[in-house]
Amino acid sequence: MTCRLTQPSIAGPYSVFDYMFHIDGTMEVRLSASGYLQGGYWEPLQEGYGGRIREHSMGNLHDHVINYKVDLDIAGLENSLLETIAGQEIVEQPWLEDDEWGRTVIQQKITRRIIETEDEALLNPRGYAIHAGYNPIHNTIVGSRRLLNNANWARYNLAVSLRKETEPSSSSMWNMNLPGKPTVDFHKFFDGDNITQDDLVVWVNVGTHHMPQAEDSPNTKTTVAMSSFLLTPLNYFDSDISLESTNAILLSAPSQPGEPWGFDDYGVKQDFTCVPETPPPFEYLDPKVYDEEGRLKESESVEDMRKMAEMYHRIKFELYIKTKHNATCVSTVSD
Ligand SMILES: [Cu+2]
Repeated sequence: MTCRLTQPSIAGPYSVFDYMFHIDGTMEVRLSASGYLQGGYWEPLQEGYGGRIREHSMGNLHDHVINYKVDLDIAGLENSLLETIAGQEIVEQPWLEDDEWGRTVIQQKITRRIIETEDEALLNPRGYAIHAGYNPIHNTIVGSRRLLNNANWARYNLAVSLRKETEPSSSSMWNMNLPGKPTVDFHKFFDGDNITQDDLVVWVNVGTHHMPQAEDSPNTKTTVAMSSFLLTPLNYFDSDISLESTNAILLSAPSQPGEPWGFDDYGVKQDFTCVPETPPPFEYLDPKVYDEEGRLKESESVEDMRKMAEMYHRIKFELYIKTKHNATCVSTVSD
């Protein structure tokens, strides 16, 4: 049983955001890219830069990288980062007496390390673990002039910094205009602060290395263009917390084989179904659009909204053709 919140984005870059709250205390964040594929013209020189999806059309190779700021406070503000690596070691077992295989074996070993400083008092801390889910991602391209410092946050799967009021987000809407000296330079967050037993922030990237295929047309498939991470309790509870849910049922084995099992349902009635009432039919209302100040904007045509959403990667070219009746014809061409 899981509580799942799904938030689709309806304008601009296309994505579905899922937040799942599992009954064991795990929180799962999942991103699924979707939406109308912005295609290009295929010819043989394009081989290696995308996927051919029709005779004359292709989808360009690109990355989606979306950065989450995870401001977790685990049992208080004083948190540390524990690196946990599963590796292997070679050991000699003196009791092994096998002429062919010898006495050495290779076995698994876990290495744990508090990042920055050692702290003996934290050998078995209560915490939350960050798990990679589907398709952990970071940006493929490093060194592009358009991405000098304005998308530094996209270079990593995960980063951890000291929480500061002056560092509310890893980027800003103005970052794309100043690649070399952006409004928010993510690398400046990392200036040597100690991150043991303090208020920490985790920056996690999800996204997709998107090599479009025929089935991405007309809409990118959310099933595979998907990425996620999980925040899950690590010795935070004394046992699986889901056992404490009020609808748990404790069964006891019958004294005679074949007899019914005894049960304790803690007084929670079982003679009902959770199937909800039939919801009303879908309505397709005008999307609400807000400006930079959070004010509701007046309704715009779909073409105007699309122009705004795609403006930053279009070469804007508008033709104004005066006709006999002085009407105006407008067309826009993307790059
Ligand atoms: Cu894509």
